[in-house]
Amino acid sequence: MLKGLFSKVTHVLRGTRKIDDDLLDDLEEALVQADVSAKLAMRLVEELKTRAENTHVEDAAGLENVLRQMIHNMLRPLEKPLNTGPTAPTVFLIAGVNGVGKTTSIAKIGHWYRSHGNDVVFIAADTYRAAAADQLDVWARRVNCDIVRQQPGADPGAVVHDGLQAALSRNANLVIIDTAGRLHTKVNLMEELKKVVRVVERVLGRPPDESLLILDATTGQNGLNQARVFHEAIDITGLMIAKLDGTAKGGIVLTIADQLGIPIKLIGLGEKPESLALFETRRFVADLFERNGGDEA
Ligand SMILES: Nc1nc2c(ncn2[C@@H]2O[C@H](COP(=O)(O)OP(=O)(O)O)[C@@H](O)[C@H]2O)c(=O)[nH]1
Ligand SMILES: [Mg+2]
Repeated sequence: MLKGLFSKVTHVLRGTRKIDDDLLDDLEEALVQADVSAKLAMRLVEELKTRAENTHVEDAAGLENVLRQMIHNMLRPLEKPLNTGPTAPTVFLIAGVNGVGKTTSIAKIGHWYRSHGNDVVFIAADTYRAAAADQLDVWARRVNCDIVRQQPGADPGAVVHDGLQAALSRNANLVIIDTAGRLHTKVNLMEELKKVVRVVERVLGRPPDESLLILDATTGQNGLNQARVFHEAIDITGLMIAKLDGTAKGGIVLTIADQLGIPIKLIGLGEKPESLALFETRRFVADLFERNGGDEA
């Protein structure tokens, strides 16, 4: 599970250090090392200092409580449940650059809905690489979901069209669309994604109920630019932050929240079908400051 996400920050706050400029400088640096943007780290530390003075907080432990509260207040407005469509099937479109964890995340989401009694159809609209549909196929079998796929190179719009028709005729509750790891600089790939959205609109009379962008927590602030490009092409309704296990840089979530203001809906915690959680602010803040795991270094 999530441990030590903020280990450098908790290290600074450990013990009974008095609050002085040295401590605040160390804290700011630790925040930046945890992938909080420099701007946000500065803002947080300034606000922390003011609040600490106003409330007569005198030691590092008290400071931590104030910081926890500030982070909670920042993230809480972005905690939103996953949407459900007004008519079946609910449609989730999954987007993101290669390797961020799209296909694995689809398996996790499918597994969760399936184990709650839903009929789930995966649509393999990443037709660019043959291996992509094969990978989704393997997951579909493992997590007991249906899959609609076509031959490699097929038009993703056509695959989505057929997949939605199949889901409608099977009375499926949920459709999850896997898309290519379209390089965010390639305009044609963004056009392809827009086309997939239009196909969903044409078949169901509404856009996908969720257009989820998957970001990889371990790639730091690169993900922010990706997110902007995707958000310009299609209306991203939520984020999933994958690979939050095994990073001491949980601050990326704060940076994402600060700069994008897009709801954070899910987090990925490993490579197993069960390694998925809804984003819950309280839980996340507790995990951020968890002291039992992670490296100090
Ligand atoms: N540790 C960890 N690895 C993940 C997570 N999600 C995906 N991965 C791994 O990331 C790699 C790329 O995942 P994949 O789903 O193929 O990415 P895609 O190219 O976006 O479809 C695979 O090795 C996955 O097992 C996660 O939450 N935690
Ligand atoms: Mg994939």
